[in-house]
Amino acid sequence: MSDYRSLKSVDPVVYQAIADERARQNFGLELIASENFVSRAVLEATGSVLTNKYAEGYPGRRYYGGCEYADVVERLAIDRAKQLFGAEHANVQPHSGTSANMSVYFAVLKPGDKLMGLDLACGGHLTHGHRLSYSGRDFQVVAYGVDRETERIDYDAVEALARAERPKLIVCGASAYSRIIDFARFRAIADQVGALLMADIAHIAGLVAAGLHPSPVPHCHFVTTTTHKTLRGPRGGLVMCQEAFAKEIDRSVFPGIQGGPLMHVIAAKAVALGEAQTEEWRQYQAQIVANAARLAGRLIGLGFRIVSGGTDNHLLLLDVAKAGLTGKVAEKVLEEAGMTVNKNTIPFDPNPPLVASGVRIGVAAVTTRGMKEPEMDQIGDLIAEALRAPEDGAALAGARAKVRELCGRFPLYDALM
Ligand code: DSN
Repeated sequence: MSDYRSLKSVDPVVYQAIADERARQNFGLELIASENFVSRAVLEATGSVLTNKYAEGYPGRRYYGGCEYADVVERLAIDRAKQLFGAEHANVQPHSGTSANMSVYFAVLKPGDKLMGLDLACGGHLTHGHRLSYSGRDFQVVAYGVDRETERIDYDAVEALARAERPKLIVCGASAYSRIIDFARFRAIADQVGALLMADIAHIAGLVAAGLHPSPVPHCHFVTTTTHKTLRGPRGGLVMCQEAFAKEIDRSVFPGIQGGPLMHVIAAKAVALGEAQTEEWRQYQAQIVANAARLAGRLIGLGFRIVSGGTDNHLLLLDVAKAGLTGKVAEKVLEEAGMTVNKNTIPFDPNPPLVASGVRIGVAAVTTRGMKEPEMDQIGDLIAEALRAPEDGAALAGARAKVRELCGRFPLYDALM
């Protein structure tokens, strides 16, 4: 049954789809705030023979034989995560951010317990208590929002709500929020009402690791993240906690909510977490922050409105209603012009999420390609060009040609083409 034929010869249809996707990534501007391009080393580990291995349990305590090399990569990933974030305990097995969050909830909450998180419409995440997610179905949810004027979290309002509702767990962190999150203030609020505190840093993990955003680790009982956004690792999750909760979290991940870990992905997490310990990587994170600020400034200069007036991190929310569009239309128009973004609600959005009044724009992926401030100006101009001519096919084709030329100057996965 051994089969060493290439993918191309075994399954040309799948091969072609992957080749087309590689070309799409190479010749388009990836501006989805939650996406990034991994290094060749991370890609190699993700595609490695570790995909074949069952390793239920934890290093040194497995339910299967033959786990000696699985143990090597998992121990490395754990140690590097702890070192990078200064965490007391790390579990690198969650398959995703959603699983990481679930592992915390199931460790410390019972069905019906009260959970408080940022409203999805104000930049939160489905797993922070949205009614269509397990988090909103199994727990009683209290949502906090942002201030209507500043479009930033109003910590006094969060405090008042927490005092009135007395949640068992407060979740801070976001998927579409461009400002610094005050984790120390959240901890003070949690302490006042006897709540546990979890930070979901899926979006800003790279910035936190590089010291460009205050760390939640000293303040939070639990910190969850994905590994594939600014952190630039493989698609997956990670949960960190104080030592006192280590056993509960480990039990909650396995056997609580998952079976066998994805050892190839864990190996790739180890590689990414190793890459993140270098000075070069810290400079890359600083460039992400500089690029986002530059792009926001350029768009504001071109007359666009950015939610909260700018950004402190890797993303910005562009209010396209002010430009006479919906998020849905803007996403499509930008795609025609070769730029991938996602429609996103803005605070107090009158439109539903599938229409929305904004688009979320992130710069981690384009920064990975080596783009800097001059390219951010060019991207801002291209966004404006497209959004100002949403029905002009020739104008969009013109923008698309410029996008292709720009991408050609910053090749991606060159050696793999
Ligand atoms: N889907 C991710 C994002 O785009 O932010 C969060 O899960």
